[in-house]
Amino acid sequence: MALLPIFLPPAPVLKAKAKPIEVVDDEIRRLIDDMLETMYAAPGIGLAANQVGVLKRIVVLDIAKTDEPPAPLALINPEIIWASDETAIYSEGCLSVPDHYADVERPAEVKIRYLDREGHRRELHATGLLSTCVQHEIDHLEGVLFVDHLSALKRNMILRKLSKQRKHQAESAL
Ligand code: K1U
Ligand code: ZN
Repeated sequence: MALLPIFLPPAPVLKAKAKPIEVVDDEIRRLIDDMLETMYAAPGIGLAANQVGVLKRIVVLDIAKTDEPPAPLALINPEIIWASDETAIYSEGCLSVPDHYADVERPAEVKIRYLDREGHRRELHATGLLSTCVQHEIDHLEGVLFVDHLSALKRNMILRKLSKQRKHQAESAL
C-alpha cells in the first residue's frame, strides 16, 4: 500500500472529468487500497481519484465515528439515480482545499448505483452525512469542487487565502 499525493488548486486534474472504469481488476483494487490509506492518513471521510491525480471514476469513503469500527466503502463508476426534493445544508471541507469550510446546500437524500471492488453492481440509499459526502465525491469526478457551489465572492476569497497559505508554507520550507 502507498500514500498518494493530494492535489490542490489550481491543479488541472481537479477541474477535469474522470473516465469510467471498464474492468475492475487488481490494478483498480490496488488504487482503491492506496486511496483508503491516503484518506485515513489525511485524515478525511472521503476521497475521489481526481484528488490523487488519477482521472478514473473511483471514490472511497468512511463516515464511521472514531469510537466505531472502520466502515470503508469503495464506489466505482458511481451514478446518482434519484435525489430528494428536500435539501440539507452541511459545512463541507475538502482535502484539496485544506482548512477551509463552507455551508453547501444539496439534496438531503440520494440513491446511487455503483460497482463494488469485486465489480458487482450495487445500489445505496444515502442519508445524512453519507449523502453529503457521496455527492461531494461524485462532484470531484465531474471536476467540481465544493467551492464551485458558493458565490464567486466566497469562492475567490477561499482560493486566494489557500494560495497565500501555500506560498507561506513553501517559503518557510526554504
Ligand atoms: O473530498 C474530500 O476532500 C474529503 C472531504 C469529504 C467531505 C467532508 C465534509 C463534507 C463533505 C465531504 C473530507 O474528508 S474533509 C475532512 C473532514 O471532513 C474530516 C476529517 C477528519 C475527521 C472528520 C472529518
Ligand atoms: Zn473534496
